[in-house]
Amino acid sequence: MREITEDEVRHYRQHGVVYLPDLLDEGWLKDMEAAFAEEMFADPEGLNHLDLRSGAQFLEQQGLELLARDSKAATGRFWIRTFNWRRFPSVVALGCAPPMPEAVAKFMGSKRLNFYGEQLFFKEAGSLHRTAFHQDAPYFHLSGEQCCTVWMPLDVVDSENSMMGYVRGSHRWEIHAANVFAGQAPIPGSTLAQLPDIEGREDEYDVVYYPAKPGDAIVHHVRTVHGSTGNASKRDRRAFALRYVGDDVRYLEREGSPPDSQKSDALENGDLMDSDEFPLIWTADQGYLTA
Ligand SMILES: O=C(O)CCC(=O)C(=O)O
Repeated sequence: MREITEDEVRHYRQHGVVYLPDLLDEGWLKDMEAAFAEEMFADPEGLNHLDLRSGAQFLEQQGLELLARDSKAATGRFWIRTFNWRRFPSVVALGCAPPMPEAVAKFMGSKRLNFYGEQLFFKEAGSLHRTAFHQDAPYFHLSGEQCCTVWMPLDVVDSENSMMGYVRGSHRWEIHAANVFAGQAPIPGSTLAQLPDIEGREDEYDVVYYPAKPGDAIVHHVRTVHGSTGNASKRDRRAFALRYVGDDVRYLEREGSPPDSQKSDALENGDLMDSDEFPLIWTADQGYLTA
């Protein structure tokens, strides 16, 4: 992994997102390919596996408006796997061992870092669904500023196969309601305000899309509004996301948010995140704490 530059750190802090071309080396890519294949296809019926193509069809039957107008036309799957890392040493190695945590601490200006888990996105060729613009904050049961995601593609990604877009500066916005991902509708029970119709009025927002290739990474802040286009191409689009929290983050059970699939019984509101579920993996004083 190459060094992170001061300019890149400044960019992240100013815009709430930074694109890092050619960050990762061949070794990392090989390990990430293996980890992706191992976790994504381990047990498709299992826990923490969301099939958004079927989910979208269900939502459409309930009368919900989706961003892809005809859900049945989707020929590809859109699978999302979340928080299985403890079962997969290959994922632990990517997320918790050097070099990623220290690089992330640099962006957040943090002296300690907990791992907040992984998420894998598999938008197969012909999976037409957009990932609706959203902030991560309302899905996460925590408070604080020092929380970010490192999003890494495993395929070349462009405007045809689900390129990621970000609203620059939106890390300074209030937290809005979590949505259903395939559409803008807030999840049932949400008490927060719905995000504006960004997909419909993109020119009114400072939206930046990043074409990307394997080896690149994009880091975004927990409140930065982001989403991706559908994949109408003949090329699959796979991506691996790692999430981290730093010094100022505390556990906060967020009412009206999706239930916390990784809820830690060890944590009360206001606690540091340190727990089996969200382990402290690095500090500036002690270095790496994982084996
Ligand atoms: O890959 C995608 O389409 C969505 C990614 C995302 O929302 C995230 O990593 O937080």
